[in-house]
Amino acid sequence: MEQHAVEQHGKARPAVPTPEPAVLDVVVTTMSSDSHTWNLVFLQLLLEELGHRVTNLGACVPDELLVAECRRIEPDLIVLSSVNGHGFHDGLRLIGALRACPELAGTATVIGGKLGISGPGDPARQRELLAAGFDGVFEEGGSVVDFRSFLAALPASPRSLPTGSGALR
Ligand code: B12
Repeated sequence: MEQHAVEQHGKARPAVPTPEPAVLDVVVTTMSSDSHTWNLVFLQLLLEELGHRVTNLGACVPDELLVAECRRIEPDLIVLSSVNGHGFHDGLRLIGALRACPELAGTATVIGGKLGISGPGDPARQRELLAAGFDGVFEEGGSVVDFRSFLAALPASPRSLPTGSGALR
């Protein structure tokens, strides 16, 4: 069969393959006090649309179950969502329990939603959550855009993130 050599014309460069974004195993969950579910459905769909694998633990997850499931799954990322106004206090309690497990001490962990009852974007609340060990805090008002940037910046093996870095937010 006759072969045709491909000649390059003009200045266009051959396409350079770009690295595939990391596919993450993500646990999405809310906390024991919170019975809202559409926030979790939204986050699951968002993450899956971006190509990640999601385990959604659902609403009103007791602390012990949440920690046990994260130890079993060993996800790359844990996403805590709360909208009932108790998220700040629930989050502080939970991040302590997660960071106390050697397997989860370095796992990227973020929290978001409506975390208090005083409206979004309380900087003191965000600082306290970051200092307690969260890697990102995403309250309402552009939170999803910021969360997508956070995801894009996660390395292939985000388990190596330093605990409580907070630097990504
Ligand atoms: C539906 C609803 C309920 C339903 C929930 C049913 C269900 N299966 O989910 C029922 C009736 C059970 C309910 C109960 C209560 N609710 Co309610 N509920 C709502 C309501 C009307 C809509 C929530 C919803 O589904 N939104 C759709 C989803 C997709 O949006 P979302 O939850 O806001 O999540 C978005 C963002 O927050 C963000 N987000 C959320 N989490 C995360 C995490 C990350 C990492 C990121 C990046 C982003 C992110 O992304 C989502 C998309 O933008 C809201 C009011 C409102 N308009 O928001 C009140 C609301 C959340 N409820 C409220 C309250 C107070 C309660 C109750 C305490 C009422 C009571 N006295 O009993 C209880 C709490 C029960 C409990 N144990 O948690 C308050 C919370 C107040 C606050 N945080 O300041 C709200 C805001 C109403 C209000 N304005 O007062 N509720």
